Amino acid sequence: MSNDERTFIAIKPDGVARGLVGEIISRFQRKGYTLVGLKQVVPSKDLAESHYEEHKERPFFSGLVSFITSGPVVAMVWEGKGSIAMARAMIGATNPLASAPGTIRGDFGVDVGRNIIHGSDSADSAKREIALWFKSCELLTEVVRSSNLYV
Ligand code: ABT
Ligand code: MG
Repeated sequence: MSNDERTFIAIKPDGVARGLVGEIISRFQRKGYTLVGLKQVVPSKDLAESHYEEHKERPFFSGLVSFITSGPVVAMVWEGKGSIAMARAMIGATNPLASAPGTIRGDFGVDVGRNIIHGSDSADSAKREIALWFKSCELLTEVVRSSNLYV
């Protein structure tokens, strides 16, 4: 399993508004992952529709796009061994009411339409989402590795 696996994580407008940015960044750092990209943006409608294009035929799509564009989102790329699947485990189930306590959604949310945070669901999604949200010059190319870090 490679140490430089990367995943795309976004703290959604509800997570930012509720002051959870520091808590969430801290959880990924304490797990042992490395932050290789970070920015705060209010996503355009185009960006939101592209990000969620797999759901474009679903009844909740327009509400989802309105929600994601309603305020600042903190977009991040995290790197480390098993980061894609582990971030999904740390985030919890889509519906916060079904997420186990100890997960981010399980600890901080109650509403499926405002579930605090997004994480890529596969290697293909991670690649697509990182390219959609970040220019390559906005990402660290080479992480300085210390023998004391799990990266
Ligand atoms: P994301 O990380 O946002 O992609 O969520 P997750 O992968 O856990 O779940 P999916 B199925 O991708 O949901 C995308 C967003 O759509 C919302 N949603 C989903 C609803 O509002 N109603 C539904 O019935 C379903 C299935 C939840 C997710 N985002 N928000 N906010
Ligand atoms: Mg999803």
